[in-house]
Amino acid sequence: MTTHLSKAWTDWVKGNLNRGCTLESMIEVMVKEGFTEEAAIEGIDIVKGMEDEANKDNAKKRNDSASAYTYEASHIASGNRIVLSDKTVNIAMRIKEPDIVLVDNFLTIEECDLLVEAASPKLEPSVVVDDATGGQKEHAGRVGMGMSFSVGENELVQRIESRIAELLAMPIEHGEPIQVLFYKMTGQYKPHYDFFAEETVKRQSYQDQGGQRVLTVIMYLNDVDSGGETIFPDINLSVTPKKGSVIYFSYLNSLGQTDESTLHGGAPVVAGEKWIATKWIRQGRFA
Ligand code: PD2
Ligand code: ZN
Repeated sequence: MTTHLSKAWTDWVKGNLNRGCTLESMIEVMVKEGFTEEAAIEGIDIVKGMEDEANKDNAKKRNDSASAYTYEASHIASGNRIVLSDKTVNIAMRIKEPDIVLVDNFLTIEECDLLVEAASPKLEPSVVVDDATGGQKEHAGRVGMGMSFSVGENELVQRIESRIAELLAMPIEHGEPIQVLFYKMTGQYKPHYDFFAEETVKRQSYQDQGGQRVLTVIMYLNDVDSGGETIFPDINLSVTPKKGSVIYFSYLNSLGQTDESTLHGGAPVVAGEKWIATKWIRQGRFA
């Protein structure tokens, strides 16, 4: 026969378990109060099972809430059109969670062409940040050619950096240098996060360079004949490159949490070529 303890006895067993009392001491008391030894053991076992499940559930909830990302306001103002000092840009799409905004007409056709022209002679095999050293390294997942302008390198770069800072209402100084990336057919960038691993970002070299990345701005410098979409596999989003448009996404909130749903990549270019310029914004001044 299964022993179901009354509420009072269930609470009593729970209390004793939580205080760390031994099973023997509980059985002794229960037997004195009229339970058979067998019934006492069975009753305690059932309550213990319930407590174990509840503890597991609580641990899972704690875990989930530790990893849950708290969404805050986007760095891009609301509205369908944003009037900046030197240009009016159009919002083509917004996602709230994760925070992703597609902005049309961010660069003029001429600005795109000038960036490609200036970057072309300086292209080298692409590199990514080396977590171990904070320096740069080649990476099998990023198959393309790239180059970096220095911050404020020329009037064109200054103009684009000011426009980005105004769009985001963030200081220009928090921006890493603009990088231009060129992919030939089959070129791609495998899915990754743009933020750094928590352990990595604690290193002095990262702290000296503004700490964690907050957001990414990818500027499309040409139309791609086929493929080359920026993909967000966890939310099944695919953004087709369009000359002059920008895809923005943010992944660091004021609590220091990073949003893992911003996993993203550059799909293989199927036909034609792909040119983009990327700006990553840090928490603080970048060097
Ligand atoms: O080329 C892209 O679409 C792409 C995809 C993912 C670029 C980046 N990441 C990046 O520059 O971080
Ligand atoms: Zn990226």
